[in-house]
Amino acid sequence: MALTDSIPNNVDLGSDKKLLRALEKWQPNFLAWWKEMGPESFQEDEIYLRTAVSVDPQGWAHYDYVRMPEYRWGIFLVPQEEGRKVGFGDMENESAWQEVPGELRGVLRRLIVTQADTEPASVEQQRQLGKTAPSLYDLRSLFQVNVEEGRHLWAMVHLLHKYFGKDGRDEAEALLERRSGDPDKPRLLNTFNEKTEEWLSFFCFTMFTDRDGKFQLAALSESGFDPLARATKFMLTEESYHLFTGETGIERIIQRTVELMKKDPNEDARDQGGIDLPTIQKWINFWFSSSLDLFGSEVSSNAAEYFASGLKGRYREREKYTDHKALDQYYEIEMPVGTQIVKKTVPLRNAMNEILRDEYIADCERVLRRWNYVIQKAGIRYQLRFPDRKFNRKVGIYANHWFTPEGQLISQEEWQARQGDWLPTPADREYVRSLMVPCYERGKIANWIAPPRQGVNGKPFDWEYVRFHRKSTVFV
Ligand code: BYC
Ligand code: FE
Ligand code: FE
Repeated sequence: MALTDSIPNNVDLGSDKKLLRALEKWQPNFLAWWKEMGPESFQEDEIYLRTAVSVDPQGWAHYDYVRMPEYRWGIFLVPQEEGRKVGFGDMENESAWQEVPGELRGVLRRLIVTQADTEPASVEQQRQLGKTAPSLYDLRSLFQVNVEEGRHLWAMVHLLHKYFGKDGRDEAEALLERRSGDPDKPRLLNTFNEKTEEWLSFFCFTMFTDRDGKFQLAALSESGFDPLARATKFMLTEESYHLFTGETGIERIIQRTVELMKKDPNEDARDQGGIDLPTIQKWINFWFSSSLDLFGSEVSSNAAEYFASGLKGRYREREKYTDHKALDQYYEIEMPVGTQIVKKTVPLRNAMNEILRDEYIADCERVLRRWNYVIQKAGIRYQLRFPDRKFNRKVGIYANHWFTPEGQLISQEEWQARQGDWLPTPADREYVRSLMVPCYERGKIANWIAPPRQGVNGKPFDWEYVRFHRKSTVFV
């Protein structure tokens, strides 16, 4: 099969022979990577998956049973907007770029590579999870997310191959060579080197880390480099299912926990094989704080440069703001100075990472309210919360300082003594791991999570979302 047939696309791949050759060379390496680092043990099974087949908002996806290595990873850009202009920064109102402006080549490549690197990283992080899926529905969700992260990699590799020549091709190879968590060749951003070896972490990851994806992609979809804007805009369409998986996954765990608490009020949820609320809180503390790191430093000349040069805008830059230059404006940031926190103002452009982080936190809080409503409705007096943004940071101005979840500056000694109250301990991890036994029976679900309210694509929960091939039914 010619590559133009095996790769659904709306970028006229067939007419660009050079690009086609580059992608044809890369494809077998991608597949080799997928087999080595993609979902372990389920490559022969038929999964009821959604495949992007166009950018038509009404009918962009097609659902059918597919073996993952045969998934049609496509390349789609949303349609070009006639006369589109650079939307912000020093070059505001110039025509948007259809080619890479020479002076921006290095920074633009770096942005695209950073975005691209997260996609295969997440697949690597999640590769063992199929073996302990709580239901067929969840098993399918995991693989849906995995193949779409694979497609996001294709989308970014297309840009590297098409616009960056030999450098781009080298970067595309390197994307298949780095490995999540490998000390010698780690993935670029730290959250993507963390372990997600049980499903509570998977749902936290899709809630918090994929949500960084939502905001970074949205900022890139404002880009003056038009192909990047169009590629990321379409990626956002798929992203909403990833976020849905995380939001509802945690919500279903909470639902089950409060059911268990009510069933036997004398017993802790843990004694009944559930995940108690304080444990969920610790996982939230970890993944929320780690994902905040992904926005970069609070004060960043890189971010100022991305904005000034029209490469990366604010969230909904064109819709939400009237002034797109962001000059002569300031932003207040809490800085740790010695043993104190002092408010300092910085030029707005240098605070672009923090401004995107603000949007992200507000979006997370919307979901938190829904989770807490589940607890409240059950008549239980407990509220989950997010730690302060200064808590447990490894990147930015709060790194190497120690804060409580309430945002109080403490000493390193106090942090050491108390971090086990706030973050998962080895014993907590061991407990959560011990609950992870697979449940592959149609219509059944593991004890620690409630079933979803609905199935996928109008199907019921007890639909056969995965048809096991004999060779890989060892887990059933
Ligand atoms: N870990 O000025 P600073 C997704 C580095 S998720 C390690 O603070 P900047 C997905 C930084 O590179 C979305 N290093 O940062 C989700 C710089 O290094 P150099 C991914 C970090 O550049 C789930 C130094 O620290 N997309 O799609 O303003 C599943 C100081 O730089 C980290 C993007 O990230 C970190 N967390 O901002 C699948 C969009 N943070 O220059 C997929 C593209 C910073 O000193 N990337 N550093 O060597 C960007 O826009 C920017 O690179 C960042 C960093 C926002 C990440
Ligand atoms: Fe993605
Ligand atoms: Fe995603």
